[in-house]
Amino acid sequence: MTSRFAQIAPHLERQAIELPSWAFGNSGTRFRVFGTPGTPRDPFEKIADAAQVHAHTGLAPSVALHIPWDKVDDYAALRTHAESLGVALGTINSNTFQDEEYKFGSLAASDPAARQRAIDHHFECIDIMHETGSRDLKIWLADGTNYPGQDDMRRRQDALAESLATIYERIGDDQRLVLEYKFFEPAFYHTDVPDWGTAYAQVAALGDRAMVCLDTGHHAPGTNIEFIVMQLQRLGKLGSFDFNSRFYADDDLIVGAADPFQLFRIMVEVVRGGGYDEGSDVGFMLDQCHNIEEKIPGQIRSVLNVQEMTARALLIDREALNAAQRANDVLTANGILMDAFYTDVRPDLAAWRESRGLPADPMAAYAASGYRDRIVAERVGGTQAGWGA
Ligand code: LRH
Ligand code: MN
Repeated sequence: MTSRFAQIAPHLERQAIELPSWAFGNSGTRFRVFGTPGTPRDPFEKIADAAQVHAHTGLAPSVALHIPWDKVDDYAALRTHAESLGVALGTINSNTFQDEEYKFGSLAASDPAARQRAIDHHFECIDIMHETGSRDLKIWLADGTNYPGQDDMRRRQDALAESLATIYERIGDDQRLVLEYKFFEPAFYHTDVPDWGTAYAQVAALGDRAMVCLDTGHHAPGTNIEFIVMQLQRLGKLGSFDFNSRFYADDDLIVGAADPFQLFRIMVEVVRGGGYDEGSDVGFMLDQCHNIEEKIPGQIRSVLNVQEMTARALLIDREALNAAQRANDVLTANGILMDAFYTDVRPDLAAWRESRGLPADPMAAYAASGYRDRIVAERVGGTQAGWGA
């Protein structure tokens, strides 16, 4: 292990990346949702698959649920099942984007009946959080319009603020409301929570336990996402990440696959802003869809990508960088950051994993485990899980 890596290795111990239950189900586009042999049929099987990622990487100790996709009769039993497999139940994601009643919106809808239905759904999610022991209620809204003039954006913003305040009153002292923004889709003219500024304005009006979720696939092309990371941390409102990557729109591809350098730059700002410090309450979650690739290996690859870029970000010689920045020594400063980015940490990470009783190559270890063949053989019949859209 190189000496530089040995200096940062202790900081890698605390890395925890939450997995989305829905990444283990089938997903796709409006053109097609393809099935995969061995796909889970229920939340218990999704969690079993998520536990495989943690078993092989040590990086994914919790699983986020999406309601109603992960609705069960007994959440305490689901929690016990998860804990028996070495993982915890994490963020509860609400869903007000599939019911007929939400055609023209949910929490921001002009129709009070649609708003009340959505508020009641969030109350149900909060009740579930008490059973699962979850900290975060994550709210992403499809709410918006498709044509100019279709609705009054100001009235919708005020309606949204009122709805969020009603929900915020109900969350527990050890719980948080995390509002996720997205610049478009499924709405194509305006989205009621389109950007970090709107999300910040809405959560700042609520209180200390209301935070912003930054999904890396939810920005207009060319957006400097790490600047937003810096600003939200500076404002004390960066609650969590939904990690994925994209070439064009909200592609939900494997994080770091489309733009590893962007993931590195994001982790540089996270580390610089204290978001990766011991005791930081910034949540790191994947939010991805493995439409054609194998899902469990896809999740393993994803958490390894985040780990690799975190290690590179931790390698930056901060003292030298600060000195070069203060001296306006442009090329030296940029060079110091690029040096860290170009440092291949993979051999050191492999040795470090082995030193902790983990497989040096988790992808190979999972492939050799026989788990895939077992679930393909066992999971016959029933309905493969999906978005139910
Ligand atoms: C919306 C989103 C949101 C989830 C959904 C699965 O695009 O990013 O975080 O609810 O994906
Ligand atoms: Mn998301």
